[in-house]
Amino acid sequence: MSKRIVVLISGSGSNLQAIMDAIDAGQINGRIAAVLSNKADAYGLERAQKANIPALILKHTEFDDRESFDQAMIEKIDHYQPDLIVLAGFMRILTAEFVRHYQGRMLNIHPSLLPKYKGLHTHKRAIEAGDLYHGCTVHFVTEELDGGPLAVQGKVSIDMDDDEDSLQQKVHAVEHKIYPLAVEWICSDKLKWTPKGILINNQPLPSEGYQLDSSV
Ligand code: NHR
Ligand code: GAR
Repeated sequence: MSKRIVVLISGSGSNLQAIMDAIDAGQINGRIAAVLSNKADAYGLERAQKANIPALILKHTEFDDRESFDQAMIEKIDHYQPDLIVLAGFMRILTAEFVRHYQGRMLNIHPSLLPKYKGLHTHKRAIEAGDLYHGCTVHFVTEELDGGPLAVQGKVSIDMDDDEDSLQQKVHAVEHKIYPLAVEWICSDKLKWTPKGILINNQPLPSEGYQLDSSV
């Protein structure tokens, strides 16, 4: 059965686009049922509209607290009966209640080689630390911010002449490979969350996740 996906965004939505393109190319056994943004001016909403996907806005600024915002999101999202929730540049920390509601069926992409550099400004922090490598990680979302089980990682090298911008661009290119791949694997049940841990092809996935070869 084709899986129903709801994508949460706050901005440009280039990862959303990469997933839409992979679906159009027949690489993912799923479809995007809706896109939801907490910002009215997110460019990703236009990408959804162009693809005839319902594009929803729920402004967090119009709610008194995180709990009521998250509850309103749950109501909007559940209307589409999703099998999978994809955070693609979604910038609001989610409450424990929201996370529990979608436990095991929610993914995020984070711009670092987790568990390094949880939180924000990851590219700058990797350069300032003098790291030789940086990258991005698709992980299952748990209550612990950027702390859930890892699914797929992609690595890039940090070169002498890299600055925050150039590094961000390199990482973005890898994000657009690993996110559609992770979504494809979930939709085909190749990659699974179980109470005993993450399985890939019914085998335990190591805690660092699947390492995508940068030459792919
Ligand atoms: N929520 C939970 N519970 N667990 C995770 O792992 C989450 C999450 C919500 C978002 C994405 C994450 C990232 O990939 C994500 C993972 C926003 C912030 C943040 O500090 C931190 C991490 C992530 C996303 N947000 C500020 C807030 O007060 C607002 C920042 C802004 O609006 O620019 O929510 O890095
Ligand atoms: C991506 O680089 C993603 O890793 C990052 O935001 C960008 C969204 O780009 N996510 C976070 O920093 C989450 N805190 P996009 O809107 O073009 O997909």
